[in-house]
Amino acid sequence: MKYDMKNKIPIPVIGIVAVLVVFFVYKAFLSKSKSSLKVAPAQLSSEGVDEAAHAMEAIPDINIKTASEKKGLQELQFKLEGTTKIFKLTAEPIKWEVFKGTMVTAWAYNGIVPGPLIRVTDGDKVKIIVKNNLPEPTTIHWHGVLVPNNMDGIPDETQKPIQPGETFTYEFVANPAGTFWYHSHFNTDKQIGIGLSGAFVIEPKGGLNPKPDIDKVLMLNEWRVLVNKPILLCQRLTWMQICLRSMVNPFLTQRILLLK
Ligand SMILES: [Cu+2]
Repeated sequence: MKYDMKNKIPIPVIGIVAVLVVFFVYKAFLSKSKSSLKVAPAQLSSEGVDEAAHAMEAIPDINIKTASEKKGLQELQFKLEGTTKIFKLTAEPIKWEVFKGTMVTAWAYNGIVPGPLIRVTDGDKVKIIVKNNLPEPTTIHWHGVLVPNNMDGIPDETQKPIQPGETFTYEFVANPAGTFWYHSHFNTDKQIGIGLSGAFVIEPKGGLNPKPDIDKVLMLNEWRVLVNKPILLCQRLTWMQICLRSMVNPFLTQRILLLK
């Protein structure tokens, strides 16, 4: 068949037009996603931080001491007051080594990330004294534990937020038995993302049967570390983004019991 160049558009021209269309559609998409990032709550950009990191504000990192501990989820000791187990948690900023050689600014319970592992037995009377040494208010929610409404940690709903410098005492009977977690319930996207969570294990009365040989609690979180700042900042993707990426709930407390 004769190919008539006069009536047809040359293939290279179609190719260039196609590339340009793809380019402009992509640019339009990019500017749309940038503007939607700017209007989302708690998404303050800090100057010099790359575009992809706009999901969270920069965490203030001046005058923050380096953590003396290296391991998160250490079991929290308690004092007995009558039959009540008294635990103490202090929320404060620290510099934390997320992995070897990489420091981030974290907000932590008792200076470790994840926070301490609280282990009690079903039916224990528990008091947890929470001191807020953060630069903003906080509360704690005992996720999965059946606590009275006023101990549930929902700011301005079940309690007043714990202001910087203030202390609040949570008091409840630990139940049901199971592996749970506790976490900040104030400005959660930020506060949980940069370290404010820990594990809460309620052992069944009489202990686990059969007894595990190894009992390990794992908590998963994702950190975004920006290397273009003098002191590294930590940020995380939103919960939804993590879920879309990993297809699992990243904050599920996983307890691994190995039996013979
Ligand atoms: Cu929760």
